[in-house]
Amino acid sequence: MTDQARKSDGGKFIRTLAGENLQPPPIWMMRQAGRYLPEYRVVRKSAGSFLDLCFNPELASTVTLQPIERFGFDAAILFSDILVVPHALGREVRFVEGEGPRLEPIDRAGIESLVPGNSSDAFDAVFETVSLVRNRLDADKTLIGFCGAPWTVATYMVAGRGTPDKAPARLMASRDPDSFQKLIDRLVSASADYLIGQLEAGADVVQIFDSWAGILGEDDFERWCIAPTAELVRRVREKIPGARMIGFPKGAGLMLERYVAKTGVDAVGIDWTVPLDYARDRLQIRVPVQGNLDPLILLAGGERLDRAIDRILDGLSGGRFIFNLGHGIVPDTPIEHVERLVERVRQR
Ligand code: 1CP
Repeated sequence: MTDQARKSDGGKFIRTLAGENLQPPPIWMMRQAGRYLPEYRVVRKSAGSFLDLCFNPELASTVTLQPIERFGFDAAILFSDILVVPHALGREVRFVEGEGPRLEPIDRAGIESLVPGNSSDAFDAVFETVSLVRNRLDADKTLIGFCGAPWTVATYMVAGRGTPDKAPARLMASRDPDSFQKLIDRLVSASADYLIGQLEAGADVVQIFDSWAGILGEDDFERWCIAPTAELVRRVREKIPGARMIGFPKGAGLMLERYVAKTGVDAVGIDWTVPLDYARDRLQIRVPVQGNLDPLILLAGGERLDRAIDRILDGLSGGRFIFNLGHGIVPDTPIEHVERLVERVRQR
């Protein structure tokens, strides 16, 4: 257990979550530790498999800190993956180079055989990474822990891989909602253990990635995105009152306002399709907003990048705001474009 003194002292990121409107705003990037960084590729090569890297506290803490050392972001995000949760639940998870994750697809019988109870033993290596990073990070920098939202993690568990329209999970949710609900309930429990452990080990805030929330219709969004997220937030705060939590329901569009109102998250991440006036008038009045530069505009660079950055700053700097991308940085992004982004945001 980490003592409070070693936690963030309320740097810019935490002050924004607490309600301050800072100029320039704090900045970090989703997927900021990863393949676009040459120093990451070096460590990745020496680590063995991708999961070996996630479960190696020394190497995982090194790659967590790399983007902070290079760009001076206001927050570090734990290096791990959302699929360590199904792994901890006893499911086979592999990452195939150049292709992505592969899991043993789960069916009704597989869901019945998931063991209820405490899954946190399998997370110990990740918690050790968190405490190593918190000890090595400056006090004014924030450490973000994370998990996948139950819906997004379930899409991978049911299909066994990433799929364009998440049809396997949507079909199971329609054909056999009782089994699918059991799967979601198990994921809520395991994810709560996972987030509580990260917060106890020294994470200052946690983010719930619901990357595929946007594929759900209204009723399904309520049942499979909002309800499990609200329950996850409730369970974490039951154990750690005041736990700071950011929700990122990518693609949620017009459902964002309801998501914020019903889940109880402290801040909301938005993708680049969300109009800035909607974000300002409907979301920022309730919670700090985080986003929303299109990662492909960052990849393209040039004048268009400068204009897009300015537009976001002009649109959202009047309220509580954390600068970020609208989804993860893509591997081909030139380092100089990230440098240009940080410099331009910090010039404000
Ligand atoms: O060998 C490699 O380097 C594999 C690439 C990679 C990396 C760097 C994967 C496989 N995961 C990660 C790390 C990771 N994943 C982090 C920590 C790094 C950081 O953010 O700086 C985080 C927060 C994630 C979260 C994650 N994993 C999400 C949610 C965010 C998002 O991008 O939507 C999702 C959907 C995943 C699944 C996953 N893991 C890896 C890949 C390639 C994927 C996507 C698969 C697909 O296409 O559906």
